[in-house]
Amino acid sequence: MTEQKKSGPKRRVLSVEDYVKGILKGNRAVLAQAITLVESSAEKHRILAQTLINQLLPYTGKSIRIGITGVPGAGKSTFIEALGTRLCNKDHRTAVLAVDPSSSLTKGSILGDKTRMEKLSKHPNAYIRPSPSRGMLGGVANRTRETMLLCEAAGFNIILVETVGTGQSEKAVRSLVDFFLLIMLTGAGDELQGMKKGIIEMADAVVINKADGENKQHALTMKAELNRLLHFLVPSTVGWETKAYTCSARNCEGIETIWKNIETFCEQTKETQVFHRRRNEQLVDWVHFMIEEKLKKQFYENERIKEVMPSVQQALKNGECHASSAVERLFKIYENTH
Ligand SMILES: Nc1nc2c(ncn2[C@@H]2O[C@H](COP(=O)(O)OP(=O)(O)OP(=O)(O)O)[C@@H](O)[C@H]2O)c(=O)[nH]1
Ligand SMILES: [Mg+2]
Repeated sequence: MTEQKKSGPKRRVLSVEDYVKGILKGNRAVLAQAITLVESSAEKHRILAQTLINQLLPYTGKSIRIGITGVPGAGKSTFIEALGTRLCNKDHRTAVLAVDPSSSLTKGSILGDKTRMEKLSKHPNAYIRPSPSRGMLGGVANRTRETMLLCEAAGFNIILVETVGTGQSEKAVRSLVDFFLLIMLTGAGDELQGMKKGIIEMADAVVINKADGENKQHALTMKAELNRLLHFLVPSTVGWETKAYTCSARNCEGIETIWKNIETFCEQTKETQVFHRRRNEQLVDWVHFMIEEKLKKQFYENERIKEVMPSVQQALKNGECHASSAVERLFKIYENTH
């Protein structure tokens, strides 16, 4: 069920134990509160969130994490509604999260369209969490990763992460998930040759949506073209052949075949250890990402750096110093403060 916005009296401050107990029981209100905690950038919340995640860690990791990307209007939400409802009806517990790089501007429009997930949002086995509305893409992806862990501990065994295909967000979501699905539309023929290639190469399956009515034949033609192209690309996952599919998310057609493909992917990659290897690599990448973020923050929040930065920038603009010597100078100053 969609998380309810609480109004009225302030919610009770929960202890780590309260959070752990509540989440393990699958209590949605507690889960929602824990996600808000994870999304907070306040230092005391960060510390509490870390403790909470550490305690929940043994209960995480048992889901299938699926990323879904595509240009605005490709039908991602409609697809999630169709697939999610189908899975929930089969007793899977499905959580829907979002990584929306533009959300600071559009205030989380990505899942603002709850109407597209009307059935799913009312399903007792589903949980839909709108995108965190603040912060840079890297930070948003980071919070989504932690949110994913919380959902897993709360018993959700399928995690669907929706992201608008803007070029940059795909990479962030690919680094969060086991299976990456690209939703395309017909008429994107020219794009196939160009910039989309990089994104197609990240996908474990490519789905041409809106294969209904007059569009059906075009979709089938594009599927054949895509399959030819995919044959020559480097696969996104070792040992797995990425294939193209057609579907009509609106009419719930073709969804079953795509789900079967995801299931086969999981079986195969678990058998070859590729599944676990990727998860471990993702963990290592995550650690490096967090180190970079921390170092960056420390550098820019250093008092001496804050003091000298304006004059260094002015010197750069005046042509009095070269960019790399400005960096050297700033680093010397930074190192001397330790
Ligand atoms: N004909 C047809 N229309 C569809 C299909 N799937 C989605 N649509 C329509 O396409 C429009 C966009 O669908 P969404 O599911 O909101 O697309 P989205 O990719 O989530 O869009 P953003 O979240 O804005 O990036 C809506 O009007 C849907 O009704 C389909 O299979 N066939
Ligand atoms: Mg959407």
